[in-house]
Order: sequence, then structure tokens, then C-alpha cells
Amino acid sequence: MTTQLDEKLQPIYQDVLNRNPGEAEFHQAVHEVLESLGPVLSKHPEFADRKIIQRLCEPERQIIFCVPWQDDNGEYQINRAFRVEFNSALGPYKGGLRFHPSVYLGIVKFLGFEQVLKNALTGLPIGGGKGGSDFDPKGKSDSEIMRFCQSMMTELYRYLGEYTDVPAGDIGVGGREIGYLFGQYKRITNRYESGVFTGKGLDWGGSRARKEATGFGTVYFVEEMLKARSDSLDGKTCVVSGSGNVAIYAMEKARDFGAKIVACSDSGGIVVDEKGIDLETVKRIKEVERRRIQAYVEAHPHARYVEGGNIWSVPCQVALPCATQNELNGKDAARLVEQGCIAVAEGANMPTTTEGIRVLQDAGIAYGPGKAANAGGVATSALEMQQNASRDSWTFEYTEKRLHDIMINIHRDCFETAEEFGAPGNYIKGANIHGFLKVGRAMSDMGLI
Ligand code: NDP
Ligand code: 2IT
Repeated sequence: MTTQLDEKLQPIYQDVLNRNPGEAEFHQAVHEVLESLGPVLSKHPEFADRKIIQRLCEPERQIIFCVPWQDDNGEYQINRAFRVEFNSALGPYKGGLRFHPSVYLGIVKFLGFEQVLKNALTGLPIGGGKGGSDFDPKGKSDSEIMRFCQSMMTELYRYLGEYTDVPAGDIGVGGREIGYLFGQYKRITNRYESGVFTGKGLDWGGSRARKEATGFGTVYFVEEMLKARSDSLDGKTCVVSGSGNVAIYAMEKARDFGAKIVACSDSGGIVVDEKGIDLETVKRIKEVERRRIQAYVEAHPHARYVEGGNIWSVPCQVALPCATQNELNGKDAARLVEQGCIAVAEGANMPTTTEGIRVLQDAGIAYGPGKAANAGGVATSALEMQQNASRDSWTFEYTEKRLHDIMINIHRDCFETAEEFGAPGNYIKGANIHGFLKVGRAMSDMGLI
């Protein structure tokens, strides 16, 4: 279910559909942004004259290539990889790489499009891009991961550079993969160009607090949303989907703020622990042993594992979708509201369906869209780039404080912009309009390039 677009925006959206057939996730992301932009065009007709929205919907460059590699049995394997360099008005293309069998051009484009506006919201000088491959890391040996990363970089390196395009991690790409990718880039180019990648190891140019940043930032955003309603996370029950990088550190920070996490998940099923999820166990299972979340109940027999369970069936006051796109639909949203949920913030990118968003907003609960709520990850990537550029390394406390300030500012900008454009409390409108105005002004200033 979608709402009507402003009359001037309908032909733009139709054009996006015609030019990008079969890319449902990209259509969804564009539609959600265009729904916010009607009042902006009335206020700023110059953006229409300069076709800023049309230009924003068309990636500046799209690279699709083959990644051949050999598995441990000596068999040849072929995957497809992508890098979509979406928009560079505010800085070099910046955004993660995703390894997941579901990756195709439509997913990379939705992520790249969101990234442009998200990166603008950080207030830091970064444009937007995204990449990835349909490579499935599950069940692969460490050597297979290394060979795949090296083969991918053998093609990708020519498009990267600290002033050009700076990748990082996303689903299926963490510190291990960044290491193999950076190592191959360094070998091929014969340059120790730290600023070409973020999410690096702490011994070789990585930033403290980057690993934690997305999850921590999402929770800082929730705390700000609740503060605006004279409330806080303290004492709230919280459910987090996923148990990867974003989910783990969202759970950690929510716990620090006094919340009790009662459930998390992976693509196999959900774990419910009424005593509160034990994070050290989750970290061991996911970060060290790389096993399924089902293993949680071995260490905590009182907890429940439900194979294929729906995480949103677990009652909570605060819900943090931190797994993947379209994981929370209209029915889930209605159930959350019925069971007393007061806030949803997206650690993942576009985890709530269009219908789900409508249900949450109609119920008047605090809803923080991904491009605002999960911007702490890429913001801290930009802080990593700053440290690399000055050949410096900051403390955890200082870096985390910068992250916290950035999230407070993003919340304030979204909140105030929503009010200014007549939609108080609507963080989607606030985020879309604030991000769009920044990128739009920069594109306008630079002329037709
Ligand atoms: P990880 O690979 O570390 O973790 C992903 C988690 O989500 C895993 O628990 C995974 O389960 C689950 N998951 C992934 N795909 C699906 C699926 N199709 N169905 C059900 N569960 C799924 O990734 P991240 O934590 O880095 O990313 C999570 C989300 O956050 C993504 O939407 C990403 O785009 C977004 N994000 C990430 C940032 C970062 O800095 N890493 C920054 C901003 C946003 P399983 O292991 O079983 O597949
Ligand atoms: O979706 C995202 O913002 C990320 N995966 C992080 C991107 C980055 O460059 O740190």
C-alpha cells in the first residue's frame, strides 16, 4: 500500500519505474523519499527547474562484474558483484559492501540511494554508494572467503580511492573481509592508502568504536526520540532482530541505558530469554565461533529457541529491527502496537515495509527511519577517514563522544525539519527533507555535471 505522490512527482516516479524494471526494493526506497518531497518543491522551485530529484534517482556510475574463484575442492565458482557509485555531491562515494545470495542490482541501488541521504544527514563530507555480491559466505572456509575477496578486489580496485570511492562492511562483510579486501588493494596498487576502506582492524588504521557505532548510534537515536516525549529507555523491554554486527551493539547500548533485551534472532529462528539476553554468549557464538543463534540455548537452557519464529511476536516496548530489508510488515507492526510498543528504530536499512510504516505512524508511536537511526555507522566511518587523513588514532571515549554528538544532531535536524514542513514528530519526512536539501543545494551549486 502506498500513498499518492504530489502531482509534480508522479511523472518522476513513473520514469524511475520505467528506467529500472524489476528492481522492487529500489522503487520502494525512491517512493518513500518522493512521498516526503512535495512541500520541498513548492518551497524551492529551483530544484524542479534543475531536475535535482531526477538526477538524484540516477546513479552516477554502476559497475557490474564477474568474480571467478576456486573453492576448497578445486571447483571453479562464479559470482556477480556490483558497485553503484550513486552520488558524489558531498564527497567521495561512501557505503558498504554486502555479501548475501539475495544481492542483485535492485538491492544495491536501494541501499546506495538511501546512503546518499543518510550520509548527508551525518553532516560529514561523504557522498553515497553501495556494493556487494551474491556470494553466500555461509559455510565457506576462511580460505574460500579470502580467495573470493582477493578476486573481487582484483576488479574493484580500479574504481576505488580515498578521494573517489571508500567501501566498508554491511551484511556478510565484517573485519575479516575488510582485511582481505584491503590487503589485495594494497598489493595491486602498491599504495598504503588507509583512507580507501573503513572498518579496518585497529592495528592497521581502523577507528575505535567503528564496530560498535551503528548499533550504539541507533540506541542514541532511540533515547533522543524518547527524550522528546519525556521518556527514556530505562526499564523498557526491548526486542532486537538479527544477531550480527548492528544487533549485537544495539543490544549492548540499550542494556547500558537500562533496557532489558528479551529476544534476538538470525535467519534460522529466534531466541527468547525472559531473564535478558546474555550478550557475552551472543558475541561468542556470532563473533568468535560463527555459529547459529540456536546455540544460545546450550549455554542458557531456560531460554527458548523457536525455529523460523517471528521475532515481532515477542511483546516489547521498544523494537529495533537490525537484520535486513522488509523484515517488519504491516501485520507485525499492528501486533507490536497492540502489545504496547512505543518506539521502533531501524538499525537495518529499510527493514519496515511501506504498510508497516503506515501502521506505526498511524498509531503515533516514535518511529526512527534507518537513514537517520543507523547513520552512526557511516558517520564513524567518516571519523575513521579523518583519523587516516591526519595519521592519527583517537581514543574510544573521544570517538564515541563524537558519535553521540552526531546522533543528537541528526535527531535534532530531523525533528526540526519535520516541524518546519508541517509534520511534527514525523522523522521520515524530517530525514528525507533534511538530507535532500543538503544534497540538492550542493548539486545545484555545482551546476550540470
Ligand atoms: P551482519 O551480517 O553482521 O548481520 C546480519 C544479521 O541479520 C544476521 O543475524 C543475519 O542472520 C540476519 N539476516 C540477514 N539477512 C537476513 C534475511 N534475509 N532474513 C533474516 N535474517 C537475516 O550484518 P550487519 O549487522 O552489518 O547489518 C544488518 C543490517 O544493518 C543491514 O540491513 C545493513 O544494511 C544495516 N546496516 C549496517 C551497518 C554496518 O555498519 N554494518 C550500518 C548501517 C546499516 P544470518 O546470519 O542467519 O543470515
Ligand atoms: O548502511 C550503511 O550505512 C553501512 N553499511 C555502513 C557504510 C559505511 O561506509 O560505513
